Amino acid sequence: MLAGCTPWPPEFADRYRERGYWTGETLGAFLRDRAHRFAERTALVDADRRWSYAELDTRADRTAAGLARLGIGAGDRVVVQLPNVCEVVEVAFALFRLGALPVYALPAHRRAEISYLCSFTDAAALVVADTRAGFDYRDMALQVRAETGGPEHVLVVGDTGGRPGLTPLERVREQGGAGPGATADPDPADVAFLQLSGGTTGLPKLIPRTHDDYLYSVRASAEICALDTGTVYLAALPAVHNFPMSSPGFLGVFSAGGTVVLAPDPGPATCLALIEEEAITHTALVPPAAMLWLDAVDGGSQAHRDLSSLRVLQVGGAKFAPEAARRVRPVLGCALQQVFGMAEGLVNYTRDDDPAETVATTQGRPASPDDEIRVVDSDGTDVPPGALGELQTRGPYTVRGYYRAPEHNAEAFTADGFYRTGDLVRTTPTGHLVVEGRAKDQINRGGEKVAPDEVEDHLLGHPGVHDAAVVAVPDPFLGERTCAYIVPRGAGPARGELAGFLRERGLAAYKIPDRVEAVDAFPATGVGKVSRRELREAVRAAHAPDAHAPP
Ligand code: OOB
Repeated sequence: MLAGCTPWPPEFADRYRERGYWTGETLGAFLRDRAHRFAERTALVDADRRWSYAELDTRADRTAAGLARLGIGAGDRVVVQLPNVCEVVEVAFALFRLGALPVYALPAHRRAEISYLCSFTDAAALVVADTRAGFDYRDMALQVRAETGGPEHVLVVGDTGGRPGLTPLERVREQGGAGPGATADPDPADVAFLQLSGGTTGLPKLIPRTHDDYLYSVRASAEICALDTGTVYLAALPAVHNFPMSSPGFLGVFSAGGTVVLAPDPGPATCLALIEEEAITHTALVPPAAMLWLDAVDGGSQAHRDLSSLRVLQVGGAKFAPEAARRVRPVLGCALQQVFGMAEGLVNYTRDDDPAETVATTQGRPASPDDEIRVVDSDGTDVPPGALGELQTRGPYTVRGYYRAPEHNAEAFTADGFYRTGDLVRTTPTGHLVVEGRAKDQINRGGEKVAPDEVEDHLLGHPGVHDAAVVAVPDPFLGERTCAYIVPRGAGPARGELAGFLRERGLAAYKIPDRVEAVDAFPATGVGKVSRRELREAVRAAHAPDAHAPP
């Protein structure tokens, strides 16, 4: 296995193979198989482009051959930051076929996050779009390279704008000629790509997912969701996130021979028009987007849309309020499926034969019969059935450790290999999970995860900030928003100034505090070293008593 990763113990790996979960197929071979079976069917739609399975397969081969000519090969890491365009899928499969590892960044990430990912993974290449929503990724990529001294190759989907040092992906593909020849034969038990975790302490951790484990979660998810060749899935969320990628996401749709339509943004105006035009059957959203869709259709600007093709709306990434959940069928005319997943592995789904109240009030049950679930108290002891506790899990598609993070792994995983999710849940008698809160130090801003101390570290870089604690404050729309409590030096900066400062440092917009409150001092935390974690908890208790706090 890739250095810096934790393999499953052999007895678990053997069991997962015996039970047919790990089949020894690679992601590259998976697409090849689908290209044979579904050759001329439409795999991908992005604006006016429609790629068949055969075309996607050929493009992936040619791009793989072109990347190999650049010297990119097995084990190399390649940071991929692309919006929802066909190339995000093409590049991923090209890399899988080379045994090179995509490191998935979100389109919202900026210089700070991308520099970190490139240096932490010693990336050989960075793949970006040209411009999107008024942001120039090419300039950012060049700044990243200037700052970090790497990566050697910066590939651009679209126009390089004549900037030296950038290579158009188009040219890489052309130089790949007719394709195959370049493809390696990666070990299916080895890491296929690195997925970003939401992060709790400091910088985001990277999650190594193997061909075997990931394809199992894809197949299991596609089966639970009953996808088939008639499925037309709208990828409304950024395609590189685990939810739209594998739960069942675009890979699940490919597994079944359906069609994936890429949406440029998850907003109701864009997506509801696409549902009508492309006869979408399935889609996935985070709760705030789902609420915007409900309001847009329920007497709003999109009330005229014909949504009769839509069969299932999946909602996950953050808790979906039962009141909103109950509106889905009457307003959108489709079924709701709640999805509670994590990039580390475990995914829970409500099932289509669950009673309506179970679908409205629970976050589903595990995808695999071999997902092991434990609900424990703060000592790690199992709580009685139905009581609140922290969810721990292990199973055939849940990783055993983060990439290059031995110290963090010692805390994030138990000695017997369970992942401590940091989610506070209770189980129902039917085995469904209800997410009630969180024990981990993370803010869930409508599905986007923010690690408080990553933001605090940036705030402390401002000369007017003596100390900072970032906490969640409840919000009816996003579930939670971020509030930065600062102890100013002198007059201290206003929010606008701090926001500008953080943007200047290259921090993604969703991590910029929504509110800034100046305080004279943080509550005393007792003697000894000042812990910002304790400070945060004290501030949270003092200023936001109804925020989600551990019991
Ligand atoms: C998904 O993955 P991540 O890695 O961005 O975030 C995982 C965390 C979970 O540990 C939990 O804290 C929260 O997001 N979460 C939910 C939830 N789904 C995720 N909290 C409450 N209710 C839900 N339905 O967010 C993700 C990955 C695959 C599928 C779906 C979501």
